[in-house]
Amino acid sequence: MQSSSRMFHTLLNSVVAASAIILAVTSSSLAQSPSGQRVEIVIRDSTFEVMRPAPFRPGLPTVIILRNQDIVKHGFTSQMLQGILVNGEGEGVAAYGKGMEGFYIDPGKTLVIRFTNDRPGKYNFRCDLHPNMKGEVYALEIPTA
Ligand SMILES: [Cu+2]
Repeated sequence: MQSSSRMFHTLLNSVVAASAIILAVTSSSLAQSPSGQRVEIVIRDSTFEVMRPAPFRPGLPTVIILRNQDIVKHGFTSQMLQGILVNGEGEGVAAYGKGMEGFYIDPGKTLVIRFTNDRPGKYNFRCDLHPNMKGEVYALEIPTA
């Protein structure tokens, strides 16, 4: 009885220590602002550039802001949008729903995509018009103390 209680304590201590380390590593690189978590991506010369790359936290509302600075249309599609409610908005037009495969952004335009992704992991995104255009973002769990 006594030994099992001690073992429980030891286990609990190591769990606390482990989550403290994870918190220390990830919280410094997390992109969070009072307005929620945003990921800003600029498209330039047929390349996706993630501004201030940082993982976002699953389970919280997330905003992706996509700016197309090229003179050609580009696409944005990702597994991260599949099977969940997604809101895409730009130039006074908004699309909302589940099962959206992706979006197109006209030259010089900005698209705002809102969603809440509950699944942590690495997510690739790409432009289906230009097979070389690819990028990635991370959704990472942050343990609460
Ligand atoms: Cu493209």
